[in-house]
Amino acid sequence: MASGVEVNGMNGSPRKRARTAPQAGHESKVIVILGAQWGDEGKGKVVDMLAETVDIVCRCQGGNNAGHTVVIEGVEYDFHLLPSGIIHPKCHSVIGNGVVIHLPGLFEEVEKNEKKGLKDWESRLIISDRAHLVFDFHQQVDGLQEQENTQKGQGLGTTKKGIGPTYSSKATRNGIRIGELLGDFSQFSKKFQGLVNVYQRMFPSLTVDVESELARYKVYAERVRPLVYETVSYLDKAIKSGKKVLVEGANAAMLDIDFGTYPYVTSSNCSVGGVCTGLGLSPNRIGEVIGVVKAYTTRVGDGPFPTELRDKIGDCLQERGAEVGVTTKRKRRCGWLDVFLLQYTNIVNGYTALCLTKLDILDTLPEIKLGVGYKLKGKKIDYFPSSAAELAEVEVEYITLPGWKTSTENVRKFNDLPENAKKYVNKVEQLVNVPVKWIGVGKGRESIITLE
Ligand code: 2SA
Ligand code: GDP
Ligand code: MG
Repeated sequence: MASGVEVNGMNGSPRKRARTAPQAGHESKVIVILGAQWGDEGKGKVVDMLAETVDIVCRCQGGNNAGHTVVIEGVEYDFHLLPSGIIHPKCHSVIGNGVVIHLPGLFEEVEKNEKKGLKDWESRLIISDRAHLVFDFHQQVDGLQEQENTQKGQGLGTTKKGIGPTYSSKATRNGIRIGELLGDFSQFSKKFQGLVNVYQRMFPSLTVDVESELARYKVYAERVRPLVYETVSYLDKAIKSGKKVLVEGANAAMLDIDFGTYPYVTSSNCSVGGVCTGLGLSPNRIGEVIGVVKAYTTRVGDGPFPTELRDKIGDCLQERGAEVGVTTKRKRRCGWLDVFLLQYTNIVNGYTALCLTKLDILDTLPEIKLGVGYKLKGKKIDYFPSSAAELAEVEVEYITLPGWKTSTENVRKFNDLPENAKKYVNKVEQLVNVPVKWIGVGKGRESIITLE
């Protein structure tokens, strides 16, 4: 029922302004899952766990550079463009406007997962008509740019999935959206040719068979058409009707184009802002923001990494943690947990809870260090450096905790963890000042401790 508020009218006399009734209050807040370090924290596993409790899982940014692993009854699924919720038969999956989509890669991913048992995905996958397309030439350009940069000693170590070139086409406003592929095909063809011309001017060695690409995309257009929606209103209606929504962040805060270790970052906003812009969700719809934190730190690709261990301990973490890129199969660099970095990403993301993964990988270590502060030129700093050059110079201050040298793999209750493992978790919680709600102790869906 409408109520009234007194406001001053044009002539200064009070008048009534109609006010709509307050909302029914059955809207659930959106749950957001974000990588708190340099990616590969185990977001896929956390999404899979929480997907059980929601109706819709959304990707909001990135593309098939991401690699999210879910292990169910010994079967390992790796998702790149598909939201990790897709294996839940009751869950719908949304690929939002902020994602960049390589259609050949998407359909390959679907086919690979169908062989592993994925069913009925067509009725549950929804793709935004505003999402930009990654073409094969974007991927070629990614490779050519990397080659040029590496020759100058400035390689970034991208996944060569065309992510940077596609977001740059989007920013220069000559990118092509899925909606355009589904519209007038002659207009699409003109834009495609124009975009190829732009890149061929920049990279004369780039060869593109435009005719055959267009023929291929005519087929992709019909394959993807039934999946494409205007997802802003789709999500709005879903939330208003009481559906629960979860957002699966890809990559991670330290790879965020604004807040990460620029230029050694990806080309999207992988922190909480990317959730709003990549799906058309207003900030007041966001509830829990879960930061996924690996119990140590890894990074794949180039760029500064203050707590990196280039020794036997680093090798041990890499081997025990099977730290290999899900998309590129590159070895991940490993180091101690950097709490100073987590404090910084918490400023940006505002975590309401943490999920600490891969605690089991630390099981064999006699002692474990935590990076708790940075010094520059001998002076402690109270901010996270914005320049990669400065970050490469920092000296990390550590605290050392005793290890537990006991397997945690089969532990399912916090109180059953070895005392030193509890102390490690409590220390992280206390220093980041965010409650740890889950602890990962193995790859499988079941290998998780939930804290009350
Ligand atoms: P890009 O391809 O332009 O996004 O690369 C830019 C930087 O971002 C890093 N990046 C990643 N870091 C961690 N994990 C990612 N996904 C894959 C995985 C990575 C893989 O799950 O393992 O397989 O190598 C990912 N994607 C991008 C990248 O290494 C560059 O430093
Ligand atoms: P994401 O990109 O954040 O989803 O993470 P990735 O899938 O790229 O990498 C995480 C890896 O760690 C995968 O192989 C997971 O199966 C694995 N993993 C996740 N959580 C745990 C855990 O608690 N313990 C162990 N041992 N492995 C885990
Ligand atoms: Mg990954």
